[in-house]
Amino acid sequence: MPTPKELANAIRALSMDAVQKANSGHPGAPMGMADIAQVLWRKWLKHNPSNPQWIDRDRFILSNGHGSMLLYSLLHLCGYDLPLEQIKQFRQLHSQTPGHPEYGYTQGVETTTGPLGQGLANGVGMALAEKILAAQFNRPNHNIIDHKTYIFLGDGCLMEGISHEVCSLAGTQGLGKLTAFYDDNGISIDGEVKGWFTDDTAARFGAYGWHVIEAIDGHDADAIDAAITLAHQESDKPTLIICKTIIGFGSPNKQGKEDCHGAPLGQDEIALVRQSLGWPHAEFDIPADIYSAWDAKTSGLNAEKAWTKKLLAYRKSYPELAAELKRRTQGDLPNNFVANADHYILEQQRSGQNIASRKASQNTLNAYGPLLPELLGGSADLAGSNLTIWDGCKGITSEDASGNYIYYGVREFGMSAIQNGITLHGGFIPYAATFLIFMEYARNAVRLASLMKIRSIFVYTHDSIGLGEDGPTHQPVEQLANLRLTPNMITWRPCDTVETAVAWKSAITREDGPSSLIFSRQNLAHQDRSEQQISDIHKGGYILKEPHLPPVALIIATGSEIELAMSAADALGEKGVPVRVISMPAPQLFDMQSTEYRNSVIPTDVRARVAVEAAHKDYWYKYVGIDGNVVGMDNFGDSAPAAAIFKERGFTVENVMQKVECLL
Ligand SMILES: Cc1ncc(C[n+]2csc(CCOP(=O)(O)OP(=O)(O)O)c2C)c(N)n1
Ligand SMILES: [Mg+2]
Repeated sequence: MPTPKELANAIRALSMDAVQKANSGHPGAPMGMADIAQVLWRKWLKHNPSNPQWIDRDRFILSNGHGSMLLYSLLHLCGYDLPLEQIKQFRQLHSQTPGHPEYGYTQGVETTTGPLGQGLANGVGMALAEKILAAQFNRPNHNIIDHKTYIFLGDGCLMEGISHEVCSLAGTQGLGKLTAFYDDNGISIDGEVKGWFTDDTAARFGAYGWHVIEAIDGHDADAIDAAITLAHQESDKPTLIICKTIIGFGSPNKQGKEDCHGAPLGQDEIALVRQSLGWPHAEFDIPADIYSAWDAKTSGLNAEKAWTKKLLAYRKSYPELAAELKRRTQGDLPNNFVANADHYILEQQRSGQNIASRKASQNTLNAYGPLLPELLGGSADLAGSNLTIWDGCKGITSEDASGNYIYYGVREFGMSAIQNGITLHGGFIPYAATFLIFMEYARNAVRLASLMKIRSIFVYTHDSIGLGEDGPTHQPVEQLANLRLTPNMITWRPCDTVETAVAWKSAITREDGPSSLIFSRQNLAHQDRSEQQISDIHKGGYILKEPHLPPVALIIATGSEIELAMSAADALGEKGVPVRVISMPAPQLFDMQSTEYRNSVIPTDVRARVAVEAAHKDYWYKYVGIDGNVVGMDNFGDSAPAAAIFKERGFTVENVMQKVECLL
């Protein structure tokens, strides 16, 4: 039987060889954390390499994602579908071993990491999801959801502000099944961290309410094992195991130095590593006895089998719950959801309320929420403004996690990345809210949701200068364009209760990416529609008002500016100028429609086109053309009542009319 050191050295060898072959990558972290990984993955991690989707597997997140070769080595050695050929293709085009771990590319990679700190946040989300799902589904003697979450992280993750946000919340929520391993190697890219990172990390995490295990020798398998045992004994608090490690362990000239963080060691040094570790095997050559000691396929199958037995017993005692658990973890919607949503949408058309879209959003949640126990809401301390709490909401607390609403506190970035972790965990459709302007605090998590193509729903209220007196610090201008330029994101800015209900339906039914729902603070006028028009809302853009004569001009608008567009079109109609109004609540969705449909809405030969939106102008030129006009924003807003700012910035019927007329 190979020794623990030899088993860890297999990770070191694969990592340094793959980085060398790619002539790019990060050998230091994998070589430094190999011993910790060896103990965790071979002894403790509950997983089945033949079924990476098993819902009750432990989750493992490499938050220091630059150490991707550590994860790829582990997956390969344990018997996941990641052949040596792929390890040799590290960082090459279309390989299963991208530079940083990417969700959806490699079996067993639970989330995309690389942007430091966010993996940690995703892990907190996964641990929270596990706790909530367990509270909702477990019954006495039936712990059908019962798994742990393990996170590897480095100095970088702890320096990032998001680590404060999410570890603080993890402490408050008492996530006792979360264990994080800190790769305390004293090195980051610029050198020894003592020049820029001198926190007392143990005290910091103690203050968060974590269980902290300090000064573990990260190269001593027994010490690591004992620390994990201790971590598991604490069930009310998350555990941080601070592991003293040497970056690039085994490299005689580079270990302990920043040189090995992010560059190949070089052939000469690699030869020396082989000598110093006593690893005589050739490049990419792993001896059979090492492979067999790592192989987790049989133990994995057995672990899942044992769970399946538990599931059968659970199903026998609680058939309905078992079916519901299956539905939810597969991400399927209840059969009646779409029909009910469509019914609600028609009802909204009939009832014709003039209310703020944030209020319409809350009404929609009250309609859809009872149908969707998987909805898991939250807001960054703005529930009363975002209107994210509906009648069936129950807060999640450390003591009782059976609810469906998370009070995230003022932590926009943490909230958004936690939400991504919840989505990735499965069993939930989460939504998380803040003011649109503070999307920027969360920006990279929004981007990662898009990159991962996952169903995270971001709710953003107070969508423009229309929020009024809070002024330019709170008035979004460029944020809408930012969201719309994000690949895979669908951004909705509905103009009334009907479009709001469609937006929610679309976000909930969408399976291949996130949605942003943008709502107003102020009241919005209800619009008349035919059934065909209601159905066309789902296409992201449609003709809301058609003049009696063929249109000579088009006005394209969204959200709160629809009312203005309609009034301007009416007034122009009275002057004998037939104008079509196009409502474009979700331009990205509109862009996905057939050319035929798009041309039917925006005919190529009607060149007099004006877009109206209280957001950055530039986005709209792709629809109105360089010869078109945009009534929009090209500067920050002002602190004043909404009506006064709208008027001053040209959001008036007269100005829109004039912008149309000057094109005719
Ligand atoms: C948000 C973010 N900022 C910067 C980087 C670039 N970066 C990658 S690794 C790293 C240093 C990380 O130091 P540490 O976590 O200690 O890793 P180690 O060198 O110990 O492997 C930096 C700055 C990044 N990946 N993400
Ligand atoms: Mg470090």
